[in-house]
Amino acid sequence: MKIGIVCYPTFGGSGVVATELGMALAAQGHQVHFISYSQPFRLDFFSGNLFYHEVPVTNYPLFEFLPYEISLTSKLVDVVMHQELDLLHVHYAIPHASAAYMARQILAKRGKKIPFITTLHGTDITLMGRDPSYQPVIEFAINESDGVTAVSDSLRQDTLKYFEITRDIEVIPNFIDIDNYAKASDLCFKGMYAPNGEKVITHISNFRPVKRIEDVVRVFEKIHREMPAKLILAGDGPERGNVESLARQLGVIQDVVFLGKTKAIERILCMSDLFLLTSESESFGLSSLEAMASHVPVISTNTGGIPEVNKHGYSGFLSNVGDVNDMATNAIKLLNDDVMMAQFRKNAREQASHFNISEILPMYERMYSRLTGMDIH
Ligand code: GMT
Repeated sequence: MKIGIVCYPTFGGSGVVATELGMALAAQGHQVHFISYSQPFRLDFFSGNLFYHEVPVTNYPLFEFLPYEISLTSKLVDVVMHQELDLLHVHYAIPHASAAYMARQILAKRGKKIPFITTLHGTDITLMGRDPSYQPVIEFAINESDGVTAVSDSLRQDTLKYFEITRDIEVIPNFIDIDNYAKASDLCFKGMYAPNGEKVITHISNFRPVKRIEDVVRVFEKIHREMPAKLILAGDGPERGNVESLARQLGVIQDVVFLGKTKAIERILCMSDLFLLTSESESFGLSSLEAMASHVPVISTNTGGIPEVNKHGYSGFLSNVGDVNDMATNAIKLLNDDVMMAQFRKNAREQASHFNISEILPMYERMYSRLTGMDIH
């Protein structure tokens, strides 16, 4: 099958999921065409089945804002026609779903029928999609999609709550290739960051306010009072400055390592003892799944789709949003108990295995087959 995948190329879960999905589909023999404004950052796999089409946005002095959605739509029309695609799969509704809708209409006028699937990822519904400046268009584009998926049941419920949805939404959870997270142990350099055997606590995100990274620092400071520990922060974004000031104010800055944006996720996780995810809202929490695949238990909030991924008292612990005392108590309990920690590490990996790509990819393939009427194998 020839599949067009539209996604954000930047650091963020939706782009990661779209890229990993495309690479896995290509490995299965599908021809996959990525369409985005720059090359997706995780796209580092070369195969005769993978293609990348950049969306150019032409500027003009009259434009205060670049009309990206129009450029994307035109690119979709062009790629579908010339590459003879069978299906479009867009990740993150804004503005990809409405661009795909428009492309489908234009293509129909040219005699080419193509279905499109919209995968909802989280903030396209829970934060931005609900905003009145986007809501009517997003609602329309979701209802007009030929297939809609949500990455968790919680996100599906939120979509039904915030929009007038007139069609089915299928839950297809996010996934990882679990084998990638076992290999990394050869490349683990824990001693570089924790030379005196300190516990390594990790957080990875895009540093948006929704992640409440200041809570990560507050939890870490409580752990740090009880035992030698290092906090590794990977990623970057608008909260970076606040996080740094808080770490200074709480007197832990010397034990906080800011790695910035990095692709070396497996290498960071393989040296971690615990992963913190303190988000205000989270449709899934892909980074916590990556941690669990690396045998790292997760201390998280219990918001959104996180409880579908991290199991309380099994792969980690869950607390109410903002309850840094509870999160720190759970973290310290686990870090101080080697027997419990060994069990949780095993459990985390086992829980992650339910989200292995081998389980999830067939769900997308079945949907593709249903919508195109084509046989997958
Ligand atoms: O987190 C964001 O700001 C946007 C978005 C993204 O593109 O990374 O994240 C969402 O999609 C991820 C992949 O499906 C999910 O794992 C994240 O939980 C979700 N973020 C939120 O719901 C805040």
